[in-house]
Amino acid sequence: MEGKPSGTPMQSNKFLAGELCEEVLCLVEAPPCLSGKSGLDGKVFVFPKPSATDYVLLKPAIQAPLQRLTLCLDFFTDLDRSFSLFSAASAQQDNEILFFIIFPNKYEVCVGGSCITFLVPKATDGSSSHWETACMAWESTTGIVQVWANGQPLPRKAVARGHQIPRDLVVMLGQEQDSYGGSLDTRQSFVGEMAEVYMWDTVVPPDQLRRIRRYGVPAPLLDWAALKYEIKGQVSIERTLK
Ligand SMILES: [Ca+2]
Repeated sequence: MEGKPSGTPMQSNKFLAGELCEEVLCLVEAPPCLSGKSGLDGKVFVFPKPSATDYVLLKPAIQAPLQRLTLCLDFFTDLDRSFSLFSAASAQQDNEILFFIIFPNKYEVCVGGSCITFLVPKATDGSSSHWETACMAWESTTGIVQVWANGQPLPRKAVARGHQIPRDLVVMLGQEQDSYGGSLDTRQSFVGEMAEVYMWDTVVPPDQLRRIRRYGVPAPLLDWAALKYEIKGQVSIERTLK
């Protein structure tokens, strides 16, 4: 994730204005597939294969530099290697926000380029792959990071105290950026299904975190029920089998 040679940074204006228009599935300005609040209800993104080209771009509506955030998503995979869930790069820092799984049972959270890991107790039932719900929250004043694995909080740690996350984020599901919008690595790609992606510009209280999703409480930055996204490469939208 870190330390890899960076590729040529993508020109931000070209990236936002030009290149996106070539493979547009859903854009803010062209909403027929995004109308209403039910766009992705009951559906999932399927990332069908390892690649350095398949991902979903997200467009969080960030109004000001972030000093706190909460991010939640569900995923379903049988990968037996490490992989990225959520990668947000800024022009200054490729690991501006990173939510990453270190095989077999650690979460890694990066903010502003600083990273910490959280050990997840292994499931005791030995069951096969199942959907997992992952949440992380960060607050700048203390740097405190929360990670929630399937609704259970892990011991809190701190990172990037005093940092502000800039607005100019390139946000990807399913890949790990090592430059601004690029330098993706097949070996860190996500393969499987992902859904219920939400992001708030606050630290969501625990009681709300457990029940806020799927009950229509708006998530101002990313809201699965009204997600602004763009598919790059081979990612499918399918009905959930959950
Ligand atoms: Ca990176």
